[in-house]
Amino acid sequence: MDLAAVTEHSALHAKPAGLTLQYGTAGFRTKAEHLDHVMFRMGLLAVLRSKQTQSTIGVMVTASHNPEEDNGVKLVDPLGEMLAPAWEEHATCLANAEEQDVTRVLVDISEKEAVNLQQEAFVVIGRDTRPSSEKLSQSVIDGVTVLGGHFHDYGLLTTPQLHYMVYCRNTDGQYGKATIEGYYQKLSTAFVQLTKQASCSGEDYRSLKVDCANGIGALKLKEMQHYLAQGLSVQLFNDGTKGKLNHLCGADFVKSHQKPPHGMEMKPDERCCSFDGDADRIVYYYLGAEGHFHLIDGDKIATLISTFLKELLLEIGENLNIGVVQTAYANGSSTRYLEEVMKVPVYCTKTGVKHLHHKAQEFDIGVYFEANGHGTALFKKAVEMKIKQLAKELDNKKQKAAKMLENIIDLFNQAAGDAISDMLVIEAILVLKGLTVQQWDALYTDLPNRQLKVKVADRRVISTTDAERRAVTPPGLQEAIDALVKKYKLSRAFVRPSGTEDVVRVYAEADSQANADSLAQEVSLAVF
Ligand code: 16G
Ligand code: ZN
Repeated sequence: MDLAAVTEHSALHAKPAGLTLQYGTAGFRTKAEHLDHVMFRMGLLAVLRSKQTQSTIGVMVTASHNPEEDNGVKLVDPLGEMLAPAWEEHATCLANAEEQDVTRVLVDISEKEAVNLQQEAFVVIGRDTRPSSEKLSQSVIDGVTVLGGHFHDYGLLTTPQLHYMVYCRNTDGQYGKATIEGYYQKLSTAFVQLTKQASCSGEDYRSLKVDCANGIGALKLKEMQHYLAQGLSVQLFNDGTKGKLNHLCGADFVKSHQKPPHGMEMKPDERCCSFDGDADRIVYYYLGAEGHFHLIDGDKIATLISTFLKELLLEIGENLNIGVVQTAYANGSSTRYLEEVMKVPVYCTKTGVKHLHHKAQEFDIGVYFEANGHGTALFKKAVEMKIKQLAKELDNKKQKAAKMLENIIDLFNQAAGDAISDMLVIEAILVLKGLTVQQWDALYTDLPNRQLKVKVADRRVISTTDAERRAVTPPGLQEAIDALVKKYKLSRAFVRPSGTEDVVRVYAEADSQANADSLAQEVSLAVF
């Protein structure tokens, strides 16, 4: 390591005095103007991680659904996964080191992690459409090159596309080609193959309105459109040509306000969906004939997908284990439907994709979704091979199911939840099952629910257990919540400190909206 060069370049990306940041659930996130030093240092860290794993590492510059003025960065591990926890700590240490300590912290990390400094390093970089992202990604590159790392800058990409690139590069192209064309080709081929097998193909199945949150999803969907040819016609709204990123639109807005995004023309019964600012989350919705807004969130997406996969497995006659992974935010009705009607085992983990992803890897087929629309399905390598084999061998009806499964495996982005890929999976399943958006919505009825955020002096006084469903501290809080929950029917409530904002989040559900609202209100008073 040329430590003198690191010191010299680091001074060009000086840390604002007194600023401390933490590598949180989705990396670093804050106002863009405070991030230059973090970007440079994450470039350095990516080189060390690449040397240690002898693999390509990804760096994504984005702040997802946060306001346009914010930005953020996260590292992507070799199999397209989130950064390993020990390295999250190194990231926090390095980002917060004072100028004179940067090289010492770098050396410490290399020693602790037994990094072979002679090893080559390769880093791939992607960024979203924020005005600040281009310059910030240059600072990442500066960090990579000063440590002698090689890099490829993909420029504008959705977050899940960068995860895909990393995964492809570290599996010798077996997962797919590590180019943007490779991504479009893999997904569109699988989609076209899959939908070809549908018996009905009414016009209404094939058009979809997409709110792109004025973000990267719009650019990438436009690029992808001609690959999909006649397979699906998407009409883009909030495509970034007029509005501001994530402002009054996008998946996060729609999910948390439970209303349509601005800038979208909706007619009753039309199928619509929203991406978030970096296109790793998706929710669906429609207006009922009576003009009411109906939200179809990540829970209902997981239900559609796992039901379809289970039906295919039954048809093929393979006894593979399938599991669904949710978080405490999953609507109680979805959990009940999956367990009692579909007889699919459901597991709950802490909030944050890495927890769900990790759990889902335990199953032959693991489907995971957060209620907010972040999720995908994972297939064990051996299962993929077996299905490919069966698709060649089985006779007629079974073979058709095996082929469908083979195609749908290719359609999922198994590196990360992906709005584009999930959208194509959902569209394919709807057409194959001949379901309208209303029929899908009618699988079960969501329990009315309410989320609130509460500002407290120190959110760290709240700690939780049982996948964030129960509070351990402060003493007496859980007992108070239990007593409040007892007052309502079909009720449930929990509190948890946010991993991305300085607030405590409160979730409540009950038999009516008024009751869910008042339970949430009462629980937030108990938090003080
Ligand atoms: C991050 C997570 C998201 C989670 C959210 C919770 C990733 C890529 N993103 O955005 O999955 O739902 O944090 O935020 O893991 P909170 O802790 O503020 O409620
Ligand atoms: Zn996102």
